Amino acid sequence: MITVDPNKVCYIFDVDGTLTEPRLQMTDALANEFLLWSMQKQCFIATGSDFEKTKEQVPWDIIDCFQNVFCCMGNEVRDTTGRIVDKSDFVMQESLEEDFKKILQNSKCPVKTGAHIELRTGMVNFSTVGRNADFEQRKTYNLWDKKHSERSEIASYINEKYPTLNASVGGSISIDIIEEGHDKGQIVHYLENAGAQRVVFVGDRCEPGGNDYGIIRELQKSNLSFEWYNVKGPQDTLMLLRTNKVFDGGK
Ligand code: M1P
Repeated sequence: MITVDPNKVCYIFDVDGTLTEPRLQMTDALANEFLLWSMQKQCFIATGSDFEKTKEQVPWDIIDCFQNVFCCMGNEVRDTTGRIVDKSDFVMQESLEEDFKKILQNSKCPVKTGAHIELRTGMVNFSTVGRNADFEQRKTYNLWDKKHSERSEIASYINEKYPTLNASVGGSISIDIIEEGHDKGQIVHYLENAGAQRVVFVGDRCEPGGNDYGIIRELQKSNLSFEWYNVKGPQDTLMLLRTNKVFDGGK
């Protein structure tokens, strides 16, 4: 059950690439700024990641500033104490698992580290370099992927072959796969149904195909008044909080 004060703006923040660098901890500078900025405000987290990873990256006193944490693309909803208040399931089709294995075998990515398929609440995350990749291996893969577009090709392949699924590129080494309609767009519905009137979203992958796009798409379809900011990283978010300046993107 989500409670919203309709007289207050609902501020929604993505995590990886927005509040933190992908899979890294929030900087003290941004954490301190956020603590002050968020006082008396109504804030929500919208991440593709699970709650365990979110807790590793965002300190508890900052998580405490958020009314709800929407994890796993909005498929797992937590209240401010971390309790799950709603969730949806994802059933992994056998053929999808087989496809992952084939893609992995054929991938020419520089290194494979294990933990390539991660089943989460309401979704699965797939990475050819693997979730065991350290910071350097993540960076190397990300640069390689920018050149070879591996992730967007895998996402397109899955989207074409499985019309009921939706694969999107988020973070720096993986893709998120959900049942159609179970992307971050569902967060807009949660807030709208709870009576929200105005929403401000800050994310780093707001373009079609990016894992924040669902929020933009549903905001545009809704009757809500809204603004959104596509940041290039947590440094942009810090500047946004300090200056309220619009970065690339916007309504
Ligand atoms: O929140 C953005 C993404 O963060 C991680 O991405 P990666 O490990 O590729 O950097 C993942 O948790 C991913 O699911 C999530 O969408």
